[in-house]
Amino acid sequence: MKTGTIVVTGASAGFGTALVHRYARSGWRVVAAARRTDRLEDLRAAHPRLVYPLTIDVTDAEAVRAAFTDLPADFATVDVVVNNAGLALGAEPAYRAALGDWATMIATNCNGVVNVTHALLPGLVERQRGHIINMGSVAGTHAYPGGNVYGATKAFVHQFSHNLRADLAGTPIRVTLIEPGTCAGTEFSRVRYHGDRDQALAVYDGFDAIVAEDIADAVWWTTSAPPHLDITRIEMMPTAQTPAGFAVHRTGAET
Ligand code: NDP
Ligand code: 8X3
Repeated sequence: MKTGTIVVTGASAGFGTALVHRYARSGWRVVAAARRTDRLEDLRAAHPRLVYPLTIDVTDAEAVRAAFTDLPADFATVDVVVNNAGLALGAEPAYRAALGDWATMIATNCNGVVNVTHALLPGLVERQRGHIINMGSVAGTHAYPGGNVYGATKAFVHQFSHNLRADLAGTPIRVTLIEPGTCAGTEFSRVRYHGDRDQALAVYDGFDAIVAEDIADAVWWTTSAPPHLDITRIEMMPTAQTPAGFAVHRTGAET
């Protein structure tokens, strides 16, 4: 698609903000959705007339439905939906994790994607035009200590994306799953470690992580592909990161 209207959830930070700038600079109308209105208003100020700030909590199904039913006319014909809002909370082993953190991850990363998709997908099918892009993670495929529920929510995003494609066969609607590895410069680790700056910074110590603009490049590539081509899944990691390494627990080692 050369231009159109794109919905970006999680627009107030990280990947979402990079996507808003990338698409608005190229003339797309962008519905920028998140909970922090002030950040969304900054985006509108940067791209007047092209950005519509939409304050929503994606976990609230009714609020999501109402918000997307009530978009202003200039933004109502949605072509692309990027389900990007999401978070990790905690990196403790499962037996020390907080149940509330697990519930919030499931509500945001699973229910949030479902709520937004359920609200917008019928319109795409009715208009016979559109593209759903879901933000998964390498954590949805590759296990790591402390990834427990976060990885499981991204496995949900993975399979939901592929099953959407199955249901959309015979329509021109495309579905793309993006599965990034460690990406620096966003709020992700600050949120994961409940605001602990040192723990968050340590995640990116000693190697070149990918950055939000790399994600924006990937998403841009998928929406620029010709209509007969659906980029179904992209896994992307820092060159320094690999999923290699089966773990063996040695007798006597600490748990
Ligand atoms: P950030 O923490 O920088 O941004 C997350 C965004 O999600 C914010 O805009 C936040 O906005 C929004 N958000 C969180 N909860 C809700 C909610 N309930 N309702 C609406 N919006 C919400 O993270 P990243 O940009 O790094 O990550 C974006 C996505 O990419 C996430 O799904 C993450 O899991 C995934 N990912 C990140 C990786 C990384 O290493 N950074 C790697 C792989 C995947 P607000 O608080 O204003 O609502
Ligand atoms: C987060 C990716 O590598 O930090 O989705 O677990 S990683």
